[in-house]
Amino acid sequence: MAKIAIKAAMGSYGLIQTAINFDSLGLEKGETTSQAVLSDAFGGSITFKGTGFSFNKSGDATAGTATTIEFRNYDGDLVLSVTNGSFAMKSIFGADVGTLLGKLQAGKDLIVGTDLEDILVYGANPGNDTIRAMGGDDYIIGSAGNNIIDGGDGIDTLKFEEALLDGGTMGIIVDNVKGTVRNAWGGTDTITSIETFFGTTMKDVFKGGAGAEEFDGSGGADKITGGKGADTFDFFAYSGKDTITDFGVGKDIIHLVYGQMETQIDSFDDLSIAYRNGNAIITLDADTVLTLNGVSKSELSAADFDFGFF
Ligand SMILES: [Ca+2]
Ligand SMILES: [Ca+2]
Repeated sequence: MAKIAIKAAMGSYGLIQTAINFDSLGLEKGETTSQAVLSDAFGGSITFKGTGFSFNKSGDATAGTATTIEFRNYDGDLVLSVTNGSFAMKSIFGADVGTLLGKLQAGKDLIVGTDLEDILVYGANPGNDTIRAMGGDDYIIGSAGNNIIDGGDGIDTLKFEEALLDGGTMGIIVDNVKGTVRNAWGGTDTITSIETFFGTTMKDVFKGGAGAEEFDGSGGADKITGGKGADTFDFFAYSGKDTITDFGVGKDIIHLVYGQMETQIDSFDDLSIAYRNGNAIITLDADTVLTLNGVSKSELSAADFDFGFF
């Protein structure tokens, strides 16, 4: 199990491709059979440690296994470390950032954030991982496998909006009472301390727990149950036809994002609300409809909405 640890020098919401210029990486002189360094034109570097390293005249790895990989930024500060791994040098040394991160995360890994705001896990990332985001308001990108995910302190977000681009095939089913997510690849994640959920572009089902949570179904006909606590439901131009089963008038909030709407709807008076069969139906356009089950006429007011460009 490789341990992949983000370091504080990565900074708030930092990305490895910002810390290191991958386009200018080249093999530094002085490589040995157990250590080699790729350095960029701005002082950033990646150090590979392991066994059996060899290189050709072009500076490409021809043999060896890396067990430790250290990423340093232009100040020489460690921003990401990978330890306890076993990676063929031929497949990772000099690879582009997407390929490298994919290979490093492909197994069963322990992925640890900092007490700053982190972005954890990139791309499909298969393997049954353990992810600990620690403090800060973190973004944890959903991934394949049966993962154990702990958001830690702060308001943490588990995101699946891009899952279908990374090989996911289905909407997610969140049960924050049980602490489980059937993820977009069919795996089951066990979750702790996640406060915000972003779904896929397909139909997702959300069941909130005791706390105050935020739900963004993204596209698809999503079904959202906030549960206890004062919850926030995001709705925007590409949300599709969603249903909130238990909207609590005067307790929960609908965050209506008008940034991408063709017709700007930025106040309660702009809303088209119909009432049918005991439900309130808010129509933004023919494809974008939010149904609030069990909410009857004249219950809703401006206080139940929060309008924002984002
Ligand atoms: Ca963190
Ligand atoms: Ca969805």
